[in-house]
Amino acid sequence: MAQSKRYSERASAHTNPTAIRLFQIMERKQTNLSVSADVTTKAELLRITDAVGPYICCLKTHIDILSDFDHDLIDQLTALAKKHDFLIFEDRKFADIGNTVKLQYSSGVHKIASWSHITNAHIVPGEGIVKGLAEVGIPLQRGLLLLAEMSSAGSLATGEYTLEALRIARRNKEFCIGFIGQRRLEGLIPVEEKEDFIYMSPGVGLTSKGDGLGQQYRTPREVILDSGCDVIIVGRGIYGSGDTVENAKTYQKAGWDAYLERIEKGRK
Ligand code: 5BU
Repeated sequence: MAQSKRYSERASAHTNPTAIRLFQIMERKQTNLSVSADVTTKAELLRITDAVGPYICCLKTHIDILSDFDHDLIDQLTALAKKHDFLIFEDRKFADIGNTVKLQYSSGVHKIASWSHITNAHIVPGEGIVKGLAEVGIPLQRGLLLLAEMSSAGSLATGEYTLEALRIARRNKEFCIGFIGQRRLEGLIPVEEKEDFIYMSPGVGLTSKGDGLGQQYRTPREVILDSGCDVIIVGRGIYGSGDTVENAKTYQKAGWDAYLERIEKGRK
């Protein structure tokens, strides 16, 4: 099972270039932390990104919440990704038919496919959404995560819906590198030993349990060790209060310790 393997081992066995890069960065920097910098100005996003850059494997963005978006921001984020060695994941949550998402991914104001190594999609429309995004993403060597589950209270992504995400990903492995979810799904449907999906999990906090708007938090240990996910996504737990850099270091350590414990457990 992928869960008991080291990220480096998984990098060597993978075929998607983005998945390989992500695993290599994780091992090189000893981090499974992705920071979600949900701020609305370019200056703030760049400040947080430069501060947390050394401690993350991936920066998660919501590019459409920026009031002063421009392509210079993309140039600067790309430069920071090079400087600090991390990937960029635009949390776009595509949700339309294949032909429309293809245009939303490649064109418009943000031109997401041109700079974002990873993006994600709901499976509500059915498999066509993956086919549409893949037409744009595969030639650029991008990776897609499917939303198998959500962290928010009352989420409808459960049961058969969640399993269908796994089935769709298995049929589109060249582009689907994994899931946004709350736990590993491979135990629920038999998959081949060589299949390896990355699980990124939002709703992570060490002190808070929720935000009053439906968000629900679990600790890095619960996410990585108990639920078998690979990457913790942390937003307000890092930039919301206190010292951003110290918070990032704390989450990096908590996530990495849980991963080492998981590998150790897998050996026994
Ligand atoms: P927070 O500040 O750590 O609560 O931010 C969580 C981020 O993850 C935020 O950008 C959400 O849009 C994102 N998210 C989530 O919280 N839960 C989900 O199930 C998915 C995304 Br999918």
